[in-house]
Amino acid sequence: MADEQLPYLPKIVFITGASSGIGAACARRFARAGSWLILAARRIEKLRALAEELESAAHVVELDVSDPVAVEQTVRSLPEEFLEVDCLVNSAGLALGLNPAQEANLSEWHTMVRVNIDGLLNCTHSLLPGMVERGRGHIVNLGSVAGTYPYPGGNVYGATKAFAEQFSLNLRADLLGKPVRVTNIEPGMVETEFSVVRFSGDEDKARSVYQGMQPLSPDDIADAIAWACTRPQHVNVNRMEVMPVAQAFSPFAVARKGR
Ligand code: 8X3
Repeated sequence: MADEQLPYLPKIVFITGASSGIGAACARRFARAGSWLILAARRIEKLRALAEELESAAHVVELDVSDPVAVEQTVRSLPEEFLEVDCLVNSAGLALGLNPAQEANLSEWHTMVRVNIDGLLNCTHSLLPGMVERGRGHIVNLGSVAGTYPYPGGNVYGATKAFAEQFSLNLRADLLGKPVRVTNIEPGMVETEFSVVRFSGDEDKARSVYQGMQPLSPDDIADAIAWACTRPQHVNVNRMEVMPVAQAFSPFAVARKGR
């Protein structure tokens, strides 16, 4: 039962990367508002535990978004009552490593491309036609400030997020005249498993990223996503860049001779 009177509420929200972080926070946020959920991730046990605690109906599915066949099959075999997905939150994504490009691990680069780009494409390609056909839909992509602003070691991670930003804008161009919305959410530092994954499980190194500052929480971003998705149907939030107050920009770096 919905706890809020909102101008618009997606009925069925498909969330990838739903087992933790921003994806799980979105699941809780949309369930509270009364949407039904499809929760997808590789860690099915975590999804089951999450579904148990939700205030709304949820279908859980073990899914590697980088596998186009698995994504297509998942969408084709959704239970009848979950078929009419009208919101996709492409939250699955990761950063691996923070080494300069010349020292980076090539297989980590490929993994980021597979999950952050191929995953986004696979899910969008499987769900978008149905949204257009039914005349109702919203694609929410998880970009990052790293997609707009470069930083040392951000190399391929930032590039995948730049892809999310431009793909979102290009979807808007293609969807002109169709009642399907597209939003790219671009968070700065959010404390999730993000840094633990980036530093291959090194919890101390991950903790030090957020030491002495207040990062965003997954709920802060779920709140921004829910806000974008619950605007009246004629409103499209194209991009939303959100940072913690404690994070800002550096001056240009200059390499000087003799220093
Ligand atoms: C991650 C944003 O600022 O932690 O998407 O690199 S930041």
